[in-house]
Amino acid sequence: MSAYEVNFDGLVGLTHNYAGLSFGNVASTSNKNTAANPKLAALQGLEKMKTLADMGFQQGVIPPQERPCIDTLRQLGFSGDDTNVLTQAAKKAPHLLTTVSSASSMWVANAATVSPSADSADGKVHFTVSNLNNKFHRAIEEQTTSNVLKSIFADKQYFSHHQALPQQSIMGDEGAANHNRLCADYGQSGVEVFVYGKQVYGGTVEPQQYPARQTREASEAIARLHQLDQEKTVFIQQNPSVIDQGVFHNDVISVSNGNVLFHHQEAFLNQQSAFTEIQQKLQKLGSQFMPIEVPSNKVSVNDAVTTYLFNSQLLTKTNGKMLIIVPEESRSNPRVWTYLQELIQGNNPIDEVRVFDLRESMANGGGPACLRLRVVLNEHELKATNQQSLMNETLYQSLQHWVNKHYRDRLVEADLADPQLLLENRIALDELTKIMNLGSIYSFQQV
Ligand code: SUG
Repeated sequence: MSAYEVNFDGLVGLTHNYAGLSFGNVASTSNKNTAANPKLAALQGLEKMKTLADMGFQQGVIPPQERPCIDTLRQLGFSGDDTNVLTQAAKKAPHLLTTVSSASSMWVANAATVSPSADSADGKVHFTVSNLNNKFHRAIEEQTTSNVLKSIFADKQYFSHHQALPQQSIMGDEGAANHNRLCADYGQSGVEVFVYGKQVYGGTVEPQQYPARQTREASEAIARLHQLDQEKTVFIQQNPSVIDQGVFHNDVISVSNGNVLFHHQEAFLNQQSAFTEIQQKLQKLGSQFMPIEVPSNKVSVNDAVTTYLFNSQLLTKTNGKMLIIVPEESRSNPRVWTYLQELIQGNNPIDEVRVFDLRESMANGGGPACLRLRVVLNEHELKATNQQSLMNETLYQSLQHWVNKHYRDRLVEADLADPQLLLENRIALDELTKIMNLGSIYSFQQV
């Protein structure tokens, strides 16, 4: 049966701002306190979704979360009505208010890890919500993410949902951003590659300066939950030295599609032996591994971090060739742009590059690949998916109108204390659940 890789993109939320919350993510810390434009950010994201849908790629949408997160502030002891909770938090703990106000759920590559039905023993599509416990502002995403995924992929006959792993650093899990899948065809069994930053028990090397957000222990737990075959699963450690240079997720240094792994020369520890294992396992499935390695003397790790060359999307076109989607920053860097020209003219499956302006998201360290969660679905599974979460002309028009109606075009930290902003969020999100037929996924809708 034919299957599709459906890219579900996170819609940027109404409180998109630059708070410098992510130590180890260079863009996040260096843009702290810059004024943000949530409306532009959301429209830039929508433009990418619509363009790819128009090109014939299957494209879905994941809604934003309610922010500021009043539930978390209540959990931290602020009380009274919602306006009082907000005002007290702004006065007594402004840093906490900032933390619970991030629109970071837009980076849905961190929302969950997904395994296609072709890989799991029970023949279902498996989702494990990420606990994101390395950063407080992200650890509070899990409950709503779970509600959203269960609403979009509701049919229990096809979809199996797992709750986030325990909120402990030993089980640090950042989802699909540290997960690649290699296969001959989306609908056939593939090799799932889990990339971790450190191994808590028995690990030897880890980064010294910046945190390793994903542990091997978490990756192994997910492989068990998803009922994956050990013979088709590989665990690789990311090179600790690139984490120390700002590669906080593996999707900042490598990306896969089909049998291709587009990666930097310094991406992984023990790269050669890891690739041999992938090659052997893929060969047993009748496919040949095709690594495309970018050498450090052409593109440095720093170039990769500042341009997000590897935070690209590789998409298979109907003619079998691949298109690479890169952010505008990759075009502005002469070394990276020259490399990309060589790449598309070279002897490999990638023959076209397309550039998107995602500057608002990029300034927080979120490129094209961070904004999307790949879900491989066969025809039955695609039919069983909430159809109103799939991008088409009607949904695009509705969402564009919705953004223009509800979003502000400038947001700074001081605005987060404005009770009106919370109200604007709730009115907009309530309307969005109707546009996308999501049901009551937000806690403010459940009281
Ligand atoms: O977790 N930035 C996100 C960026 C996530 C990118 N995702 C992937 N690589 N898949 C993070 O570091 C910044 C928020 C702020 O500083 O305001 C932030 O959360």
